[in-house]
Amino acid sequence: MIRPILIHPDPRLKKPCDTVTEFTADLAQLADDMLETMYDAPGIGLAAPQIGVMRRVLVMDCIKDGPPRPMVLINPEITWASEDQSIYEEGCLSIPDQYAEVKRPSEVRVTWHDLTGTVQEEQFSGLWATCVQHEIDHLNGKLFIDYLGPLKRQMITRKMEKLKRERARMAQA
Ligand code: K1U
Ligand code: ZN
Repeated sequence: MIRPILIHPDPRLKKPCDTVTEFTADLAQLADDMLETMYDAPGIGLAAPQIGVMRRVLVMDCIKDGPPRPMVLINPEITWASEDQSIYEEGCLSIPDQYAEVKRPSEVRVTWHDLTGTVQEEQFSGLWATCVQHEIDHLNGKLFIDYLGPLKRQMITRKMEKLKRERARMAQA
């Protein structure tokens, strides 16, 4: 099921999420819904708080050409980050049509639980590294605009407030 994506500003996008302790069918359904919502958007990642679920779950697939690689990461943790940094022009499904350059470690090593509760580990680089860091930030209540200066951040927030007012008006009509 495709779930509605929350738009910034929303208090749920600013709150840290809870650790997942039970690996149930309900969790697998959440992951399925998140992947469907991400591919439909379309996006390369999605974190549970973006659909209003305050659990430490993210999905991503950064394959541009070739067979898809849907990934589900539960309770992800960065265990190592490279000193080397890369700049990428990031977007966010909760901040539509706004893009800005963000500097982050070029490579990160991440551990997480899969849907069976088994611990997995992988080193990510390139767009995968940028995306997994962006999504883990969501789980900690942080948005990419928090890396920008206050003026730029405020300008984007005002645009989003206007967009939300317009969408609410359209929904009423
Ligand atoms: O978390 C999100 O809001 C999803 C976001 C992930 C992301 C994008 C860019 C850098 C880091 C993380 C998106 O997917 S925005 C949409 C997007 O980037 C995209 C959409 C269609 C095709 C390719 C990319
Ligand atoms: Zn985002």
